[in-house]
Amino acid sequence: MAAAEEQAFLALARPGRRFVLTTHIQPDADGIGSELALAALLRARGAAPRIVNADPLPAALAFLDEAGEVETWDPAAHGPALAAADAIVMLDNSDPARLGALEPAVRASAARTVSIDHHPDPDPFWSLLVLRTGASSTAEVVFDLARAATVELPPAALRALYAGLVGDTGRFRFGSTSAEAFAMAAELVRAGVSPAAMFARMEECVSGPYLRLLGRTLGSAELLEQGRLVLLTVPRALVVELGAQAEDTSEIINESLRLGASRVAALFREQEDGRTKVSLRSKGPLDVNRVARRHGGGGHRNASGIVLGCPLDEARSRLLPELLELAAE
Ligand SMILES: [Mn+2]
Repeated sequence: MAAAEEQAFLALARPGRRFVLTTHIQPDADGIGSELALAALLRARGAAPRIVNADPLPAALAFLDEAGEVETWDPAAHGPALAAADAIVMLDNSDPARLGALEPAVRASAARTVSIDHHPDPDPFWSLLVLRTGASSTAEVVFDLARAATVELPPAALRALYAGLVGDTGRFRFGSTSAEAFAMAAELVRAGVSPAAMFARMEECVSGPYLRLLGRTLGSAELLEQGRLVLLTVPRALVVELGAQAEDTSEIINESLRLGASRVAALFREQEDGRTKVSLRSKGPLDVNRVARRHGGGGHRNASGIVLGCPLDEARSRLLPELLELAAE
């Protein structure tokens, strides 16, 4: 990161300054963890931060918000706060469209707009961009800001940073897992964060219905092309039977990729409205996003999604030829 942007941000963080921090829609551990840690940094400098997100805090991440400071956007309650803010900071993204319901209020505000991020191709909207595309996570960027400011963060903020780092590196397995990421983890552990306790909070937290849904879904997996293509289906009737309506199925498909032979995986989940949500995953150079885009979806090369306006069986037969072709590449 250019030190100039880092210093420009810290120059804004003065006593009494009102900050609104936010992250992208469907917030993850990196977005939430970075917000909580940055709020602690700002408070340590005497500024007045507030965290307002378009989407509610996911239940699995609620333990990070010990003080209950993450708020969900309510125009009546937060409209005036955004209008009166000295600075609005988007963490872990720079795409204004991903501000969700906050976007109009952010655009209308006279506040200084800042994005603190690690994704490539930043949006030009922000008046200050603290961007480090080489960073494993936004948490790493915020961690470095705290160091530059020589601010000692409280234990809850250190745990929040650790959660962001672990989340975005896929528990230290993705290509983004750099020496700097491990150095940051080491420093957090030295400062008192317990990896075992964090693992228990972040991973050993699924419900009975989720565990049974995982088993039943993997148990009925179709392995095609000698396992190169894995098809998973989650019919509505199964979800209802197990009482698993609110369960997030995104990790079930990742689990299926542990099959050594697998190259492509697809999970078809029948929604309450009769449409079918399709999650796609691939390994290496195989590009599932190409398939997703052709059907009105999107995402990344190795992880994409689509919502198809047809029943599960029809969705499966509609995508099957393209998935077989991709898996055979
Ligand atoms: Mn991130």
